[in-house]
Formats: sequence, C-alpha cells, structure tokens
Amino acid sequence: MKTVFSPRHLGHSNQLELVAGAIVPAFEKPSRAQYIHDRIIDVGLGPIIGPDEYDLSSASRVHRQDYLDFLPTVYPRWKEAGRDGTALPFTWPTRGLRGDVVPEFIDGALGYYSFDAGIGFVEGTWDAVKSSHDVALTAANLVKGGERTAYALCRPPGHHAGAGFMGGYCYINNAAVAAQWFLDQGASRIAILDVDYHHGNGTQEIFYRRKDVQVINFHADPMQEYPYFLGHADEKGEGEGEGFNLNYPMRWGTTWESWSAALEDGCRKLVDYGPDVVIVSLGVDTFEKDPISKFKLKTEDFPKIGERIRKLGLPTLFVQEGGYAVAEIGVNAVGVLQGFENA
Ligand code: OKP
Ligand code: ZN
Repeated sequence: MKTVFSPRHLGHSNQLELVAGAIVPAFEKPSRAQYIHDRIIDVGLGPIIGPDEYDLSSASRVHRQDYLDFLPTVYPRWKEAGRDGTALPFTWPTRGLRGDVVPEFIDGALGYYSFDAGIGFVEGTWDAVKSSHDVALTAANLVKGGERTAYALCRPPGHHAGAGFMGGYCYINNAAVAAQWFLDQGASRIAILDVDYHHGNGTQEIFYRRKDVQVINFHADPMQEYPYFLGHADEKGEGEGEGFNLNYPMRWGTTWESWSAALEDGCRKLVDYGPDVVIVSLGVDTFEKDPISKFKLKTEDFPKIGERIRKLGLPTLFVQEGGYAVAEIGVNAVGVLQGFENA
C-alpha cells in the first residue's frame, strides 16, 4: 500500500496544552508522524510519496467559508498583537452568551471558532494543516485511480473539527473533506469508520443531516471522556440523515473482546449501507499504554482491525487521527495497515 506523507507537518511543533491544571507540551507532537513514517520503511509497507497541492473547494463544502478564511490569519494576527509562542483560545460562547458575533480581537475570534483549549497555533501551523489536507486528498486520489487502498499519514488530525470550529488538535477535518471529494468526483455513498478512542464529533456534526455519508464511531463514552458533549448512542442523525449516524460508546477499561464486538456490528451496518468507498479515521489511542486514554487494546489487536476492514471488500482510504504512545504508535498504526494488506 502507498503512503502519502508531508514533512511540512514538522512546522506544527512546540505547541502547548492545558492538562490537569498545568500548561505542558502538547501530546499531539511531530514525533508521532515520524515514528509511523519510520515504521513504514522498516516493515517495507510500500512507497511513501509526497502530496499534490489541492485547493480548498471540497473543504469549503464541509467547512464554513468564514472558518476556512480565519485559519490562515490566526498566527499573523497573534504576532500583530505583539505576541509569540503558542496562540490558544480560552473563552467560549456557551449558553447565555452571544454565539452569532465574531469578536474583532484575536483572543475572542479564537474562542468563537473553537470548542476547547487543546488547539494551539504556532508559526507553521497553517502550513501543516494545509499539508495534512493535501495528504488526505492525494491518498483519496490514489484510491479513486483504482488502488485497493491508500494511507494518508495526516498530521495534524481532523475528526474533532466541525463545519465552523476546531478543537482536539484538529483544524480541517481531513476524513470529511476526503469523503466530500469522493462524492464530488462522482461517488454516491461514502462510509466513515472512526476507530479513534475519542468520538469524532466534527465528522458527526458535518454529516448529521446527510444520507450520502454514513458515519460510524467507536469511542469512549462521552459521560467519561473527551469530547464529553457529543457521541451518545441515541445520536442517530436528523432529517434526511436519520439512521446514517451510528455511535458505539464504550466504558473506560474496554478490551478487545467488547471493542471488536462493536466493530463487528458496525461493519455489518456498513455493508447494509453499500458505500462506494470506506474511509477509516485511524486512531490508535485505544492502545493500553496510551497516555491520555483508558481502553485496553494490545499491539496484537491492531492487525485484527485491518483484517476485519479488509473483509468489507471495498476501496479503503486510511486517514491518520490520534495515538499518543509515541514509542509504539508506529507499530500499532502500521499494524492495522499490515493486517489489511495480509488478510
Ligand atoms: C484527539 B484525537 C486539553 C484537551 C483535551 C484533547 C484530546 C484530543 C484527542 N488538554 N484533550 O481524537 O486523538
Ligand atoms: Zn483520539
């Protein structure tokens, strides 16, 4: 299988985040992608190619135009305000406040366009975000061109980014843009299988009222885990989209036995839907040693995820999302891909 990767992700580094009351280096760091990249070479998974440049036309069909216009302006405006380091939001328009006016000053605008404080910007952030988007679309184009599968080694990830907001280390929703791009290229139906530990709230929100994209999420119960405010089992889609959103929330401590039973159920519903392409939002933060997660999947389980997805018998685009146990992220993420290839 071919991998698409861009070293431009490296400019998105030294961001900070707020964890348990302290400002610390962000868990979503450049070494994550480098470990995966190196593992691909070590096991000879296949060629690694750079991305082509894509414009934001498919992105603008899943994101709001004002949001896409805002993203490249963040760091220049931060510097204009006389600052350096990491730009971070810290105040949000919750219930009782005005959510319909974009504040002029950058601190207010950052809050308007985000839903959490885990979303830093440094000088190279926008360029990395754009490269991650290009990586996803370049890999999608390989699948459209007839490859059975392709791997988009995206960094930063995307599944928490909604139509008009960022959060959870995510800016542009790479998987959602790829889904829209396949539809724009003539596909009828796309399924997104999100196996990241965290609920892909952005992907769900983007397609919630649509029936041309089936969104299936396997994730930690939002009663216990980030992103807390979406991802319950009763969220099934609305209007035309009713029945095309499926959530499998699971409790802390979930092991392969019950996790894989959920995957099995979701895969059957995916087959019933009959998509032209499957997009896998591939997070490996379900791993037992992940520093921010509480599921108990083992390294030997990840190839079994790939094997099951292979049995769907459909063109498959893998898009990298989370995974923070950096020493093992390469083995685990590439393990899924090897499981797919060897099934
Ligand atoms: C991204 B992905 C404040 C932010 C809380 C955010 C987790 C984002 C996970 N420290 N943590 O789904 O792997
Ligand atoms: Zn995650």
